[in-house]
Amino acid sequence: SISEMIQARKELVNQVLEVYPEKAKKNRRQHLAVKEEDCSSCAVKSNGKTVPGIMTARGCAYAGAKGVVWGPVKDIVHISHGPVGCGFYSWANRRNLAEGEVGIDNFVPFQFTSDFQESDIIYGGDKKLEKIIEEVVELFPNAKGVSVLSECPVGLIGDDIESVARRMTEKTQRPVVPVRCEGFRGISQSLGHHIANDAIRDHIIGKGPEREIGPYDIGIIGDYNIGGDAWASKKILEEIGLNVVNIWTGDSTLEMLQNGHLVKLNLIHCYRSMNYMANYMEETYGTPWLEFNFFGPTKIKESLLNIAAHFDDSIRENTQRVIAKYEAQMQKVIDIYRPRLAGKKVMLYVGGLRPRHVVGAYEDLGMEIIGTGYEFAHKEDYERTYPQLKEGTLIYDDVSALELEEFVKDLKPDLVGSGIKEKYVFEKMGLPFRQMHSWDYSGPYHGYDGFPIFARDMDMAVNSPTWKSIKAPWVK
Ligand code: ICS
Repeated sequence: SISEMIQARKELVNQVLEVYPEKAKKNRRQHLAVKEEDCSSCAVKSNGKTVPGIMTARGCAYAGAKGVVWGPVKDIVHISHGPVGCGFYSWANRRNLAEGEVGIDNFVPFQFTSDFQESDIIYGGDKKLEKIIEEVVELFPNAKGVSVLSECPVGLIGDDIESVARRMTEKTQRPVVPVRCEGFRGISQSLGHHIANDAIRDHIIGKGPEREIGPYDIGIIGDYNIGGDAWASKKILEEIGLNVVNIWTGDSTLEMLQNGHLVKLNLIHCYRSMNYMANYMEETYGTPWLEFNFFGPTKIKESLLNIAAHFDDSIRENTQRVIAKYEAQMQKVIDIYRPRLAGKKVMLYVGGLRPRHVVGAYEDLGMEIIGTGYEFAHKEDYERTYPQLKEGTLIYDDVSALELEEFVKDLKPDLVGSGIKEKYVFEKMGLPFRQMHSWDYSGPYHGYDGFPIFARDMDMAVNSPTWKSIKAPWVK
């Protein structure tokens, strides 16, 4: 029965926690829960400091600011300011795709670093930064701006990148934006999102030449075009007659950031990373915003109807027509894959949005989420998550490598969806796995273009004959 299952899963949590010392046990217990009908008891603690010594999957503020929010702005040059490693190891692995001529109006494939040496740490790096910005605009005169993304040492040695940025904004006649995203700030990449949002607020939005707002102009907020996601989302919205004039930030331009408020409606996909600016645009410019979910046909349909309700009859009629058109196509996809995937159990562990946003897409395929959790979500994210989950679902916040491994061993899902750090652990156990950050080099997964790819990829993982022919070498 369900109550027995809930009990068993609660016991599993207790059992796994046994390895920790008392203090760590007490801390971690608050981050682990089992979904019950009335969720007053299943709320987990979130957005807290990771227990020292635990293997966490979290990233840092620099990751959230450079990798997530600023990196996909293609016509700005982003300088990873500090030692070479942060820039190098975050180079090109998030798969935020961008169109354009590389080196002319698209700098996304590049990696710019100030490559701090000992002398920069001792004497400060401001002069070097100034010289680099001069070099950047000389080499790439079309760059519309420059962002300076601080790595840890910049904050530690007390460099004044703000004054460099002010001087260089004047001198180069384009925005040079200081982003104080030293990795040590905060407890995860989540603060990096916030810092990056604040930099857009303070240095970019409302500061360019304004454009007219058309009656159907909208912006997409929090779609980073991973594997082409934003293009797939844009396509549907344009099919129902809306005009996507901004994407924040995937395949984005400086102009899109400057004029992000000049739309009829902002649609926000990743609430976690950009709720700050969505709120700011509403408070400051009166631009309304609406959350949506473009993973899987059920959620797409729900979202499209909500979006259309903000517009006139012509948009509403288009929406009905578009939904009907794609429903037939999506049904074909479901007819192929659902029989192969129905009843399969899935455990997820991703960043700040997908652990709830992809639930519907799995359910469209008849798959069941038995465990899910976030690396860095806040209370509001978990509150949006509980209603999506079935009773008995295990919920884990900032789950440690050990905890996740033990939960998977016990619950025996048919598929684990998480990141590169988890992938080989579970594949070596003989478990089907999909990377749910990078889409495992596939995608898009958003929109009607994405769902058939998502379905095929999950089938490929779960039903690969490989799993039957391998055995982990340590299993006798
Ligand atoms: Fe948002 Mo990886 Fe997004 Fe989310 Fe965010 Fe990150 Fe990625 Fe993951 C992200 S912005 S990089 S949807 S594109 S920081 S997959 S919260 S952890 S679930």
